[in-house]
Amino acid sequence: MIKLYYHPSPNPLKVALYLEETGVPYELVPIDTRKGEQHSAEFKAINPNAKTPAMTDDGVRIFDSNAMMIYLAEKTGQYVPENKAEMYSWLMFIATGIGPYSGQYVHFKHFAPEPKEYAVNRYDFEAWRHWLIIEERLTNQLYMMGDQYTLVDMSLWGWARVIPFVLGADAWEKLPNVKRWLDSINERPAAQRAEALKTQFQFKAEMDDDARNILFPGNARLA
Ligand SMILES: N[C@@H](CCC(=O)N[C@@H](CS)C(=O)NCC(=O)O)C(=O)O
Repeated sequence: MIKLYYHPSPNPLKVALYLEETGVPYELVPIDTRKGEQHSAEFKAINPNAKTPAMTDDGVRIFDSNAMMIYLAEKTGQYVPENKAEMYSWLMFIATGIGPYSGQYVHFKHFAPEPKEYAVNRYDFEAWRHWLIIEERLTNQLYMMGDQYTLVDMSLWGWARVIPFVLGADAWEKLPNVKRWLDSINERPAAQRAEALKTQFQFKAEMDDDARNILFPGNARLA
């Protein structure tokens, strides 16, 4: 039985969507990252990187969301496109570009202490550059791999859901095809189930000093 170590944030959500789409049975294990549960010895034995998501499958551990997507795709054979070369390329583009640049842009824009102009400028530029590549990709096709909805779309969905928070409330004006694509995924019952998973638990919502110290431990060196 698969156990998904989960927090309602972009990277866990992509894996939850895949599990919901495929109907693979799984158990959810909440990890409240604003309370520091990702740093417990028990969780780090599953993900030494101390971040969500992570997974065990009958005792085998898998961590890092796109590795988990590939593992599940090999296990189930579902939502796998024929063109593997394109699939791997876009999955890695999401893992190394969309995720990190979107995440760091959120960090510098919303959470970093001053001075931050240089960092905000760099991540604003790079986050937009990555999302505009997706916009171009989706201009003449329904999904990332063409006419077929695949695990690449599910992987991208995790971050696409929060584009207004990442890029700004008016982001959709420059990303109409990403919006059209996102709306079509949000209509899927599996996406709605994945979004609703958070209602099963009470995760800490406040970004108070304790949460900031846990999530940004490097800040202690500035004090
Ligand atoms: N490369 C990792 C990144 C995971 C990651 O950054 N997870 C965030 C949630 S989206 C997290 O757990 N943050 C808590 C922390 O940084 O302590 C993946 O794709 O799984």
